[in-house]
Amino acid sequence: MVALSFERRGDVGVRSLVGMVCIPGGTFLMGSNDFYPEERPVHRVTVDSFWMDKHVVTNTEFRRFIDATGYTTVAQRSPEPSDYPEADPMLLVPGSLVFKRPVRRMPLHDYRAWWAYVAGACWKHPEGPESDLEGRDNHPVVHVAYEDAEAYAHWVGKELPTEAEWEFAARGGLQGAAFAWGNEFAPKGKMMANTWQGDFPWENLTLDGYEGTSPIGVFPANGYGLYDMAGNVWEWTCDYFRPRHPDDAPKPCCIPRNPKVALADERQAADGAVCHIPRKVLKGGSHLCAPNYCLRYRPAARQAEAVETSACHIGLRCIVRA
Ligand SMILES: [Ca+2]
Ligand SMILES: [Ca+2]
Ligand SMILES: [Cu+2]
Repeated sequence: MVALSFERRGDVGVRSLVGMVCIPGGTFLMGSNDFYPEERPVHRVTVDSFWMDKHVVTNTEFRRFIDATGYTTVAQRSPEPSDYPEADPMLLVPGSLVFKRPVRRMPLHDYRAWWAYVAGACWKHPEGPESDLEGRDNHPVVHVAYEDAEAYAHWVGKELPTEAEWEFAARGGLQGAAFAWGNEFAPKGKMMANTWQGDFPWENLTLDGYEGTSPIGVFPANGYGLYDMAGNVWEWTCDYFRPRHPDDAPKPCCIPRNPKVALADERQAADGAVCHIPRKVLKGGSHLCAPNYCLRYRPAARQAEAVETSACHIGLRCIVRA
């Protein structure tokens, strides 16, 4: 396990790069043509060098931020009734999305069968008010909405990655590989990430040893020395979601450099629905990603998430641009 220490902004006047690795810039093939439509098309992208946290942000690290600032996360605030005109006002209480494993096989079309909005669920009560972080200091912080992720990053003097930076880093120097470590999910039978094995959502075989989140650093790092770039928790990026990547540049001179999707597009959603709440890109998949439902523990995989959403499988890691 790598010792993590973060000097607070202002304490020493410089950001600490302890616990981070330098990701050498370069041009890579972003996206995939082999899986879900939103990952298409494969196209070349160039990113400059940057530093990235080796690990996702842990509960211990997030607690330091809360203790120093008194920050209240989105999940801990009461939702504004005006933002949810359709909702029963009785249900507009602080809370967050918690996965509840059904006891038997069920149709996969309605995710409400396994997701529950739990009043009082938040980063320090991951399953609800009765739960705590006992034994989970070194687990990723969860139940962070986009605004929380940004606030944390700002406090430590860092930033959230763009989707291109995140994907470049996740690939670990491999060009076009399906996974962060190669093309085989479990090389020689070895589990490389905390995902879901078995028939989602009712049967979790935990062949990787973990039913929910796992401590940081228990699965092998990728080629750049980054842990959990696949699975464990989804990670926020600062890009707004588009349901499709741009086409590949016709000439090398036109390859996008450090692209960032900085404008929300209300018209487009993956399912064709109009979304009024802006959605950002999540990367990397989580402990809830299973081959029969969501094969998204891959660098190219992406998911749109409303900026105000928090859940038991969404966390973050930060970068520092050179
Ligand atoms: Ca697992
Ligand atoms: Ca992850
Ligand atoms: Cu998934």
